[in-house]
Amino acid sequence: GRKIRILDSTLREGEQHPGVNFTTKQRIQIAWMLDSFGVDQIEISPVVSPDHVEATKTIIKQGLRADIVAHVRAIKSDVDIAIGCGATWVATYMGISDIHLAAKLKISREEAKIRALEVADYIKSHGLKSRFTMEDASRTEPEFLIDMCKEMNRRGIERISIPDTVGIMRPRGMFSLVKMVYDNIDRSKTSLDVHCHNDIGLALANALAGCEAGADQIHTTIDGFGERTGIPALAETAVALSLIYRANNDLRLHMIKDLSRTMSEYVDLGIPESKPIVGDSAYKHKAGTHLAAILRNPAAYEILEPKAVGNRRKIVFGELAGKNGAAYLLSLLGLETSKHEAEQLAKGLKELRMGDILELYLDDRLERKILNDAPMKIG
Ligand code: HCA
Ligand code: CU
Repeated sequence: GRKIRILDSTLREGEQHPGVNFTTKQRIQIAWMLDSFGVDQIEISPVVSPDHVEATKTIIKQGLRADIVAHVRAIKSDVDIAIGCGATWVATYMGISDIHLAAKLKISREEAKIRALEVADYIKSHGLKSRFTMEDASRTEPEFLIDMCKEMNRRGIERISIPDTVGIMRPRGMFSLVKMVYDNIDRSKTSLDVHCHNDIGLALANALAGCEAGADQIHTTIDGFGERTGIPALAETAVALSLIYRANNDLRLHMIKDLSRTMSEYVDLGIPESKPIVGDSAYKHKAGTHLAAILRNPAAYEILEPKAVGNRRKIVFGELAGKNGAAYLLSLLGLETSKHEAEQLAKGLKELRMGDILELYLDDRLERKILNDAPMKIG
């Protein structure tokens, strides 16, 4: 399929999540990892603190393959900070919905437009590539949004970001919003980003819908961390793009779990065990019918080999194990099993009422053993 790019904002949006604060060294390490994973752009905000200026400068100097995008407010002095860091890509944002204009800048739409365009021209006059973010686009008066996008497009701004800043959209709405912008600009000059918040759990679905409508870049963070409940997780986005859209075959998917692990080492938040792709339970199988099928062919309940994303397959034994699970458990102990014995054990596991009693990795070696071995015949 068509290439859909990834901008990772772990170093900007990610740091806006409560509890996420990196050291400069950690920021540099994350940038290297994201780059070798294969994201197209890495976003960082230099204006936050002197440390961030330092990190931005250093990361830009690494000469990574990904573009380093300095994210700042649509204010000339902020742009100057980005330029001072050596940025060649600058993203500026401005809240352009009426509620944002009133609550933050306290200016009219007309004034906002003048300011935004001045800043856009300022960036262009420095010969830089840029993105303009129509913050709160999903709640902006459509005519004003289109007007702003057309003006930016006319100025040759390389990218426009259409964020669902408050996470209020559904996929169909996001599709229409992006399509409306897409149909109103000269696409040879400007491409579109989607940045969707996860307030009701629709972030990735909305972002993908935006791409179906013409956007070609999704914003992510490692494990989805961001303001409030965050934005799409890099892991889920990367897998969706490779597996469903077949759009990004150059990503090093096997690094995904490592990125997530690194993040959990740097911040004290842990990886939720039920997290798709990277969570401890993402490849853990429990119910008897599932175990029976998994032991024959894991694809019965897995869309992707856990190895492919650096995760591992596990099975859980307990009340739900059933006779197939029980037979497997007995075979691990080296016991020849009859159907009757397996059933007895399955019954026993239920009567114990202990919930899950044992968890095992089911990796390559065990897999092979199982495929040629006894438990299969039972049941
Ligand atoms: C913010 C705004 C932003 C910007 C998104 C973008 C949003 O948190 O300051 O630049 O594409 O959600 O609107 O993250
Ligand atoms: Cu955001």
